[in-house]
Amino acid sequence: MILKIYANIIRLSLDHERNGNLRHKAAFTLIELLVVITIIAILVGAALPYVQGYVAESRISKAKSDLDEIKNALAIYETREGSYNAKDVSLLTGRYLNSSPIDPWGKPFVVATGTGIVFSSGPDRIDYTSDDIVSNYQPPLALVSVKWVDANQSGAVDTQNTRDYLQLYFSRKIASNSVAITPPVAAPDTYFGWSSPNSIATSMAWNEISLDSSGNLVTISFATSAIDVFAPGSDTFWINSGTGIRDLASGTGNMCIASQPMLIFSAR
Ligand SMILES: [Ca+2]
Ligand SMILES: [Ca+2]
Repeated sequence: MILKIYANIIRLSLDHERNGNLRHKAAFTLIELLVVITIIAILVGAALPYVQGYVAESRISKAKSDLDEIKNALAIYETREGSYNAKDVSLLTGRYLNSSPIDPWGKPFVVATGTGIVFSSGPDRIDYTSDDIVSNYQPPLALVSVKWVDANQSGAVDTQNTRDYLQLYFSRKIASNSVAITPPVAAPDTYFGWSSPNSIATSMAWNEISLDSSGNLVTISFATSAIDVFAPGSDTFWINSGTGIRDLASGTGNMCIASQPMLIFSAR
């Protein structure tokens, strides 16, 4: 009997100890859970900017890959059917594109037909701002030739009576309100350069610079004081890299690619 009572006491004691362990374990698990939740919260907080950055970048990548597809479709369209005339991609849908894609920010892609570019207005959803994502479907804007016109037929580069002038031919259209072709030009040597020892800023009548109606030809007359300012056939002319000649007036317009120094030839 005594032995039985003693055995029961031991069993109760063991049960009590086990219950205590369970309670202890339960409490410990709750603390672990709180720690884990805190760590997760910290990690999520730290990762959020990266996730947002990743989302922004993947949207830009998507816009670029859509633009690649549209650009190719536009090039094929122009090869088969002539100039593309719509301001959106609607004419391409069906035959050249499976569907009319919308950019990742919910706006239609824009085709700037006069300048051979197609673009997404980008995250700000506004056309012609610096975040636009642009693709050329026509060759890039480049200076093709530079010619001296001996307008007064003197056989020399001068400005007697009728002034001589330079003709700059571009690979395609430039917007008439492009920075470098809007007179008066404050610092022409920012935009243009040449190999003549004479200053290009003072040799030319920059406030008379003009773009003809085709959009491809820029004319610059010599300043009245300019006499024998360069030697046709040996001096060169170029567009400075990254400055004002572009075929759209604002935003990420298609800038003229920096040209090789180009020999100035006589037009006659
Ligand atoms: Ca924009
Ligand atoms: Ca002349």
